[in-house]
Amino acid sequence: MNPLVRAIVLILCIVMFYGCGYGRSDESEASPIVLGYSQLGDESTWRSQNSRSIINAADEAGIKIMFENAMQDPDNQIKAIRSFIAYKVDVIAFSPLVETGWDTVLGEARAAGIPVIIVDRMINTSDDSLYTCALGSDFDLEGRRAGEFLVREFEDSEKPVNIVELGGTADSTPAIGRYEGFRDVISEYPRFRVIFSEDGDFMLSKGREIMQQVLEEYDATEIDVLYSHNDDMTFGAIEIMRDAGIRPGVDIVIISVDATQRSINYLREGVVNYVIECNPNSGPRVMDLAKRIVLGEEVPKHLYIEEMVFDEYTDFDAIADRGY
Ligand code: GYE
Repeated sequence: MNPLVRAIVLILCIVMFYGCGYGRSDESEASPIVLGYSQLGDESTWRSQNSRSIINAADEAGIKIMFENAMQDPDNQIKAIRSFIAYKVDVIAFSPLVETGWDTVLGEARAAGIPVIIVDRMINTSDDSLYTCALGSDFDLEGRRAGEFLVREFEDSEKPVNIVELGGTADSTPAIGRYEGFRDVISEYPRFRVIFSEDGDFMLSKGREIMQQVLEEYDATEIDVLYSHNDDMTFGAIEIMRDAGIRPGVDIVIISVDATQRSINYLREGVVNYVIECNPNSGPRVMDLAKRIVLGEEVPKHLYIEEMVFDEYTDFDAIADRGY
């Protein structure tokens, strides 16, 4: 080939190579992954932080998110998932309010070829091909941690220990795990007795209402422990205890789940005695999973989020502000 023609061909190849390269990245910026996300509600401090984490992480990952809040109604979640299917999103992610009732709509997503990531809470189904993967906390472990704390806390006495339990939303994975894990441990010790247990939907106002009801039925001196499935319900119960002249954390031992900043402050002040972390910051992991799934990578079916506990021995100066 004539050297001049060779040089021109070479230049053309270089231009085409870089041209194509830029073209590809422009194209991916122009058509980001579209994620349809159905959040179950806005019932707690934990949930607000979880929503922030999801939305911010999508933004940072360059993922276009269609975020729908179902305000505690599973029918709204089903509607949202159907709208994501109609829109032909690349991935659907959702936090199911309760465990049951999802097979039909998830079957529709599967038929449309849209992968589904289940976040935070789980579904109860006999067909695990209805979702690609699930990411959440080990709620059973959280419940067992609460039970193990009580066993240690009351090891020096032989007396009966009367427990009041504020449960989460009925048929939701965290409420089931925190209920069952706790009982798995305390059932070994007959002196631990749950004298009252009611679902408070993880809401502060319900924590207040239920604690009020408890104090109408029982004298404060009959209650040794309050085990609350989340911080917001704990805060409501603390208000009522204080109004009734009860010293929370002193007259009644309090165990709370979530580890929001206010609950850590209460622990530090001795108003709460044991705090079990439940981590709401799942956004970056959800986005990572969405990207890998869209690329066709294999991802693990079940992923758990690491969590810790806080007690009176915690070095509070060493822990960063929780940010929520
Ligand atoms: O503990 C509670 C929230 O599903 C883990 O839901 C979540 C729970 C969390 O309302 O505060």
